[in-house]
Amino acid sequence: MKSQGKALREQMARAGLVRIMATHSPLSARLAEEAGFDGLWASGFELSALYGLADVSLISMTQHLDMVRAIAEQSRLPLVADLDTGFGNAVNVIHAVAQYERAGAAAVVIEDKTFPKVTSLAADARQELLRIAEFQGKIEAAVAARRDPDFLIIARTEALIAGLGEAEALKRAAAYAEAGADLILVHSKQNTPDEIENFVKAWTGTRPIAIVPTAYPQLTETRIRARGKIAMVIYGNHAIRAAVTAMQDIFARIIADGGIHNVDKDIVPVDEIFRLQRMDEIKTAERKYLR
Ligand code: SPV
Ligand code: MG
Repeated sequence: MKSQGKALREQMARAGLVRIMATHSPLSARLAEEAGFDGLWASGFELSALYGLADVSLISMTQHLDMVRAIAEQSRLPLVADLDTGFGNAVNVIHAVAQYERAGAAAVVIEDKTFPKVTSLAADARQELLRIAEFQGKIEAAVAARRDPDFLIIARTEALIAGLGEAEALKRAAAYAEAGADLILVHSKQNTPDEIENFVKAWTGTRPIAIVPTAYPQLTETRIRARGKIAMVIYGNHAIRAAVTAMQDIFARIIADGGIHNVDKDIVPVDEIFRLQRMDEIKTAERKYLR
């Protein structure tokens, strides 16, 4: 059977740009698959938020890995796992890559921040980066640790997030490509696409770029395609934000209305949840095997 890494590589080659949706659960993964996304982002931010925690390395590798495994069991889409800093040094990365590959991921993203990291989009947050050589060691270790040569190692630079500027981001991206990264993820928290578009224009490397346009949503897929060089767009936190939007709205209305009588028509019926749970398969199995 074709590996998930190969499927993702083929999709990138075919489509030019793959659209990866954030997930924090097997259910959200299934919804992303039904909506038509090309792949899933096992977001550290989303899983942290699901636990009511800040995205500052509080979630353990085991918690994240368990979720990745559960998602991979429920969706056929290639999964890009957010490994944050790789849970330690290059030795920890070797262990993590083996575990995530075995869990069914297609790719891992490792970022060049120090552990414990601080979430990227928070204003005035501490953002410390590793030395370039040290992070190159982590990428080389990740590349050496994969079993499937199609499993993707994505190096993420936080140079722009840390305010170090385009030249530093380009230098780091080139160094990580030299270390064997398959893609370079470059992140920005500016509220316009300028910083990212300038980086992309200046990038002369052969490795394609991945972006997470949360802070600059004006950058549509049409515009990304026109720019070229970007092979992956990750919608980083739109599953958890959509869930929060819906729950805040419905919960407030139930309190205000004094009951569930008004909201009932505005939420999916229980039958829709049965469908997502594949209750029909359970019924079929019961009819066939319970004697
Ligand atoms: C995540 O979704 O966990 C990410 C993207 O790493 S961001 O939160 O924007 O850093
Ligand atoms: Mg993350």
